[in-house]
Amino acid sequence: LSRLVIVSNRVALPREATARAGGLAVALREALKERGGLWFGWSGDITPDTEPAPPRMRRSGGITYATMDINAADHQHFYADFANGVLWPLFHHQLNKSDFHRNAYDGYRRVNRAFARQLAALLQPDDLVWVHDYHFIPLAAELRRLGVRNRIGFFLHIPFPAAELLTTLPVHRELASDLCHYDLIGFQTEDDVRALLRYMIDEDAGRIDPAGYIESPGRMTRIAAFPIGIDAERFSGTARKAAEGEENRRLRDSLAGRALVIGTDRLDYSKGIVQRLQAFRALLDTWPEHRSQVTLLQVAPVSRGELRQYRSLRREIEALAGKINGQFSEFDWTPVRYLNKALSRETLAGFFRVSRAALITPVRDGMNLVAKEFVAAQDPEDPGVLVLSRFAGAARELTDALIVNPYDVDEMAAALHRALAMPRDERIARWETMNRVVASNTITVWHESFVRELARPRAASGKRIDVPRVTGAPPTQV
Ligand code: GDG
Repeated sequence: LSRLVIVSNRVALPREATARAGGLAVALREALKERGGLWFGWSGDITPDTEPAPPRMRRSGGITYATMDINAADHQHFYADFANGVLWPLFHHQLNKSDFHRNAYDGYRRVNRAFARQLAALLQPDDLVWVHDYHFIPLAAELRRLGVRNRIGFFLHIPFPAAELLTTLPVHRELASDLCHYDLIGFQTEDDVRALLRYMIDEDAGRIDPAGYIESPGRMTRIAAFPIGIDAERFSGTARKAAEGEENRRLRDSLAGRALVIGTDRLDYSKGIVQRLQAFRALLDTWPEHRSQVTLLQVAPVSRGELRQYRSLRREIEALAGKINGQFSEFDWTPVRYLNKALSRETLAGFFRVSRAALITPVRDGMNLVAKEFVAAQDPEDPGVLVLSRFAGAARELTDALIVNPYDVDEMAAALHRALAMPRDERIARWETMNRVVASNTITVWHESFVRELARPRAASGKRIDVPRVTGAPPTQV
């Protein structure tokens, strides 16, 4: 077996106990253990050095961890300004939040180049390299420039944008040509696959092979969907146990028989938390019978708090939650419980299990693992209802959720009203269908199928066709 090399922005170091690491970190560690592997990425530390130093190496549990420090200016340009200030909003279709500056982009490329140089020195000829997410789109191109010929795969955890939006990015052509240096590009859904293919066709950026390849000089890049999953069995077990625990008992006591609706998201504008609170207010306005009967618990640990847009979102949500509570609270009932801290995975799993409904309403999301975790956590005899945005990748698989448009506050309120009144038979029937998907398309299936595809010798490509362009010639850029 070839060794597996994983590259991601943050590396879950061995000192981060398994219980604290998220499901993805645990799964990637498993994948690395199986083949013996290397995990390469940012250490999380800022260095005063201006020249990039070689990575810090450590070995634990059969895995080698190699982590790089970044200096403050590079971190600002690469991570804050470009990856999270330009690519994240643009790929989530928030064009007005995407703020392009040439020096941010230069920093993004500089860090990718520096990481490639250090990584190239660690690679063995038949290593499989698996690069994760939007921070590292140019990494394969930079590695190729250094003569690396290994098979390199890329998985995008967030959605791929519509061509009309991607082309607003002044450097879209460079990033598209960077993608063509990978052997395999994995997306969360078929929608993302189509978005990239359509971009390639419209912009004349590569020939499309009917078998799902993009042909560029010297390379065939395979494009496919690998919807990410969770360790459903483990999460379900955790939830069952936690529901009997002390924190769940305290939660239930505090609810005094009222129904609980839960929302759990990093505090991020892509998650639609503002619209969700508006929907909850609309529920209380339109159906007063829910007043004093339903509580919304919104867990929203602060994320990327150093970015201006995240700070202003936080203020907006605080103001709205405060307003709703001011308007509707009784001396013995608060409609919205809003938490800015992370709960432990166990506590969260137990809370999912006792919730009557989950409101998972991102305005756009690659997959959304919380949706799958909520399903896995339910009691099969008395499951809660999932209200899910059509714009989460998960909606493609969890079609028996109550699917809503997060831009339609009244529709979300009506779906929640329906969820709270839904008869047990219907809840069970919907849950069983969703749980079958969650329990079979696990995170192990996800990483195994990606790595298998990456390791597969290139398929003899079928007869190539030129897909006719959808629009006319691409506008020429000056
Ligand atoms: C990106 C893509 C894609 C959340 N709050 C707490 C907590 N969490 C955990 C959840 C879940 C994870 O964090 C969040 O994963 P999501 O998938 O929901 O969202 P992103 O962080 O935006 O992830 C996304 C994902 O990558 C994987 O490919 O699905 O679309 O945006 O596991 O449970 N965990 C704990 N306390 C919290 O308060 N312990």
